[in-house]
Amino acid sequence: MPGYDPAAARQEPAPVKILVAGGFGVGKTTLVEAVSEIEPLRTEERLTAAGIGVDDLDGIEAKTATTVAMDFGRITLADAGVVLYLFGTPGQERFWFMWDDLLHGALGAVVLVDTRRLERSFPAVDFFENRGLPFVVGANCFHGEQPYTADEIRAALRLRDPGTPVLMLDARARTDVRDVLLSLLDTVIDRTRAATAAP
Ligand SMILES: Nc1nc2c(ncn2[C@@H]2O[C@H](COP(=O)(O)OP(=O)(O)OP(=O)(O)O)[C@@H](O)[C@H]2O)c(=O)[nH]1
Ligand SMILES: [Mg+2]
Repeated sequence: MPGYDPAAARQEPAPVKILVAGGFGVGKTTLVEAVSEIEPLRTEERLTAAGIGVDDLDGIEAKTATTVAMDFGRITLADAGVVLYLFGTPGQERFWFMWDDLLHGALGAVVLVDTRRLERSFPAVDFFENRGLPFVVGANCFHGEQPYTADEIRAALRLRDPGTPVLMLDARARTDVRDVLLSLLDTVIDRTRAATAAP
C-alpha cells in the first residue's frame, strides 16, 4: 500500500489562492478561461431584457452572460513551484456581498480594468487596498489597443502604493495572463519579505 512520502510531498507545488476581480464586464471570466488547465467552473447566467437599464453593456455589446457567484480555474507554474487556484469574482454591484467570502485564504489578486470604463474597477481597488491584500492591475486591451500608459492608468486609479504593477494584457491570451500572474507572485513575495524584514 502506498504510504505518505514526505520527499514527494515537498516536491509538489504549493497551492495558492488568487482572486480575479474588477467591475462588470472587464474580462474576468475570459481571463480564467484563457489560462486554466482544467475545464473552468463558471456560474454564468444569461443577460436578459430584465438587465436593460441596470447592466451597462456599452463597449461590450457581444457579452451575453454574467457571473453570478464565481469562476474557478487552476494553473500550475512549475518554475515558481506553485499551483494557482483562480477565483473570479462577480462584477456586478448586486453580487459584491460575496467578495469577503471569496477573500478568505487568498494571497493576492488581479484587478482587471477596462480603460474605457475605469470607474467600474474603483471598488475592487478600494476593497483590496482597505484589506491590505497585494494586487496587480491588468489593463485589458479590448480590440488590441490601449491609448494610455501604465503610469497614466496608475495615476487615474489613484493607487495608494505607487509600486503596484500595472500590466497591459489581452485577457484571451494565455501568455499575457501568465505574465500578470507571475508579476503578482513577485509582488506577494516582495510584500512578505518587506513584512518579515520590518522590525
Ligand atoms: N476584444 C476583446 N474582448 C474581450 C476581451 N476580454 C473579454 N472580452 C469580451 O468582453 C465581454 C466581457 O467579458 P467577461 O469575461 O464576461 O467579463 P467579466 O468580467 O467576467 O464580466 P462579469 O462577470 O459580468 O462581471 C465578453 O463578451 C468577452 O468575450 C479582450 O481582451 N478583448
Ligand atoms: Mg464573469
